Amino acid sequence: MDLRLNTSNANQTSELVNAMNYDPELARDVQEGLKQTPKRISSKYFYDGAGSKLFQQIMELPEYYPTRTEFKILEEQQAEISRFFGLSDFFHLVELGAGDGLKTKILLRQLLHMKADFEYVPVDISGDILKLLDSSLKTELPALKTDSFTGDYFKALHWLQKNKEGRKVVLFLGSNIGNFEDGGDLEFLQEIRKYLNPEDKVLVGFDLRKDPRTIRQAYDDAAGVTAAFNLNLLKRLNRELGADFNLNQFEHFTDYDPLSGVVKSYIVSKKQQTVTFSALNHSISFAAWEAIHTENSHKYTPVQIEELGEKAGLKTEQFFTDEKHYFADVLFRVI
Ligand code: AVJ
Repeated sequence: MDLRLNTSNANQTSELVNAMNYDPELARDVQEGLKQTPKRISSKYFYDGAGSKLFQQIMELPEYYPTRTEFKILEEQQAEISRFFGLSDFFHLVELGAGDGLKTKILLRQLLHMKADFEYVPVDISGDILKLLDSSLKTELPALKTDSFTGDYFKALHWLQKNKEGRKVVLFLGSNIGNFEDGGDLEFLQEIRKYLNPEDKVLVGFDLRKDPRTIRQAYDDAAGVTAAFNLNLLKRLNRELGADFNLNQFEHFTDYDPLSGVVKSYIVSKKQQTVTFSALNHSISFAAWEAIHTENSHKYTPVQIEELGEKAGLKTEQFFTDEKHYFADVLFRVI
């Protein structure tokens, strides 16, 4: 009996079974996005179980300065940041895109220490990472009240409006604000603003403009972790939509444009090829060197940040930044 043949059959069968009960939203978005010129897939689909783990590895990379820098800002200025939240009455501390919560734990510990009356509401698109966060919070900060939500930002805001009344402090850290299409950052802040009341606060992490080489390297690390993170998207589509992307025939490419301040990431087809989605009964053709746009990462100037806030009905109260001005956590007050 040929065992190798058996194993590969078993794998194929399980992939097809997975693909049979696929997520209709993922299927629709991917089909729509790959129909467009240029082709595109939203970066929110990076974060399956494997993708979330790869992003945790990215945060440890020597080239990837944002996480380390923001961590230091929060660590060194935790007391002052906490005071700006206003600690005399109860609030929901809502975190959009909480991830593994490593940075937020600094603030959570400080707030508990200051005897703040609050409930932590982490939101993330990855249920896997939220489970990890929940269990680590239970052991590390047993006194903390929490109530987490799995889903994308828009579903979360809707849920929040129905389920979390009262004063809110919203955290949107890690420069996740930079991931939107042009103008999407403003729209998103306006959307957040709709769900808030005057005097509520929003703390947003912005990656600042700096030497373009430093920025470019952060998204094209020498160890190839970012490449694996980007290409993991194709693995996900193979598994969840029964696609047959050959990962050797696609490559990661990224570049930073200092005029627009945007890092763009792509998956490039190395040859003319057709990919079939068995779950969707659908094929997509790629020309040689055709690119799928997979991510934007905006970098900001301080002036842009204040203007963005103003247009969204948010008054800038304080910039918390590092000595090199690589990154800023900006505290806004709802007006
Ligand atoms: C999680 C959106 C903040 O844009 O810097 C890291 C994602 N992509 N390396 C970023 C990411 C490639 C990251 N954010």
